[in-house]
Amino acid sequence: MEYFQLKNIPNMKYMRKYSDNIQYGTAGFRTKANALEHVLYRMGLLAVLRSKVKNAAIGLMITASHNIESDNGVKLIDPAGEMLEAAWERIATNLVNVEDRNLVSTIKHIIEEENINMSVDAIVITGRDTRESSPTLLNAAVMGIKALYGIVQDFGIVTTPQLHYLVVCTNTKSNYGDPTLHGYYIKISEAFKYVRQKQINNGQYVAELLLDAANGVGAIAAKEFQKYLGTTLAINIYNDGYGKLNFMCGADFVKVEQVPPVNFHAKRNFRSVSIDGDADRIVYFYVDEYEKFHILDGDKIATLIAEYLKELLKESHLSFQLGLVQTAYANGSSTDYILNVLQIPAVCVPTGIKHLHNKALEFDIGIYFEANGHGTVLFKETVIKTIKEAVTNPERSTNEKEAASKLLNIINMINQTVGDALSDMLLVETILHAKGWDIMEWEKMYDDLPNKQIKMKVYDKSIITTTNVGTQCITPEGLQDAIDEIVSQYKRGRCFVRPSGTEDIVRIYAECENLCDLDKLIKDVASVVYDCAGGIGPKPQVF
Ligand code: 16G
Ligand code: MG
Repeated sequence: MEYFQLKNIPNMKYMRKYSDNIQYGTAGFRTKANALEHVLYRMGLLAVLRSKVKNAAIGLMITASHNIESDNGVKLIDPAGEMLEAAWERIATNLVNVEDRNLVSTIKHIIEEENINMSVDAIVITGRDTRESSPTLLNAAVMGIKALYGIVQDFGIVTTPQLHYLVVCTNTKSNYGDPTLHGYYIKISEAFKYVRQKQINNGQYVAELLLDAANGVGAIAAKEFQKYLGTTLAINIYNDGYGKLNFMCGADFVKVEQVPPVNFHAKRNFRSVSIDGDADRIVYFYVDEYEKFHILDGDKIATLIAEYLKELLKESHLSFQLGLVQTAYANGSSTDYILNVLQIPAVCVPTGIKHLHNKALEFDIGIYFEANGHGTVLFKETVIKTIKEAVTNPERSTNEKEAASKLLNIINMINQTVGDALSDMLLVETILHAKGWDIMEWEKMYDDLPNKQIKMKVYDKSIITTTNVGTQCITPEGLQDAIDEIVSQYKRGRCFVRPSGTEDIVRIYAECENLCDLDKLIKDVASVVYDCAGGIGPKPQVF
């Protein structure tokens, strides 16, 4: 192995400034933006190595999603649009934390261990969100990529799901779609318009919605979509970039706080949508005539999609194995509905998209959604092929062919590469339109159990370790028994505690049958967590 290619790696500008270690977590590296320059430089280096190993284009996205503006982050996207392979998460963590003097030797070590052929060309597809810190971080990544002679294809400001789409299209040589932003918009919007046809409104469904874009990149993409959609759907955009990113707005805020975003003129009983800072999460909501707030989260979206797909499969007389993947944050009522009413298998996996995505791949048609609004649907290639054949099969009835053709367009409308807030929104709109439903009608599918989520600061979140898809604490000793004891006193009670993978906090989730019990349940659990796990600040009293 000749190492002349490594001579440009040492770079004074991107020396490691902080001694704290940082970890490649569920969402890549994410922390204060000013601590990230050397991380981006090294991730640029790593992206090149990854591209060479896979002999395919790799994505590098700069975003901290729903975090505050002063944070930022980076994640690598593998060739088929999936999250970086777990073994490479460990390589990434190690590479980012080594001393500067060991950087070149660590790169050499990776090359040897992974048997990387350095003569293979590397392509890294880059994108960033709207944060002020993102251009500087992009420069750092580009310097890293170039230091190892990688080719950079930069798409500028894009949503995270757009970057996933671009990576997949580049690697599949247009089989999935055109590897351009125009290709992305046209593929999704044409499918939407095809299914909607001329009748824009239907029954209770009105083709207009209010969108809270979290002051992020989703506002740009939504405006672009509006141009492609023309009059088929009116998207009234709020928090479109003039306010502070994710500040009291966006899908995460709306879901966790269960209130409408700021700077938002909620019309009574009107379909409203909130997406997050990088547009890969979506929740629906509305405020009723009594000023009561109603949320329709990832669970409600998943069940709506599952029911509709089941109907279309029935109409087209096609039979595939459908499955729905959730995490422990899914409302208990949604799981009951999926299992008992829809009679579709529901599987629970640990938090983090890679777990959901991988599980969903096991089904012919795998729907996955986190309650927080991140999700999509995956169709096996063989399924798509069968549906395509059904559309043109002369032996099939007109009804069957129409249903199959709708299915095919639904597939094109869905960004299968990752959860995509805007593509999901158009899918939900399509289903509500088909059913002639307003948002209240949709909400009636099932009643959510009252639920609440809180965050707690502790001295060291790593003292909480969990098992059973993050729902049972192994340590600290005694904590789980204490939680079980409290939860057993509540009808349909469920509560779990886990350390966040994206923030320096622990999360506590609770649900139970009666709303009036909920605060006491979560407060009592929070109190034992505080005592057992070393809570910081005043003990939680009321919420
Ligand atoms: C990241 C994950 C999301 C998960 C969330 C949990 C991806 C792309 N995103 O946003 O799936 O729900 O982290 O955050 O994997 P937490 O560990 O702080 O609860
Ligand atoms: Mg996000």
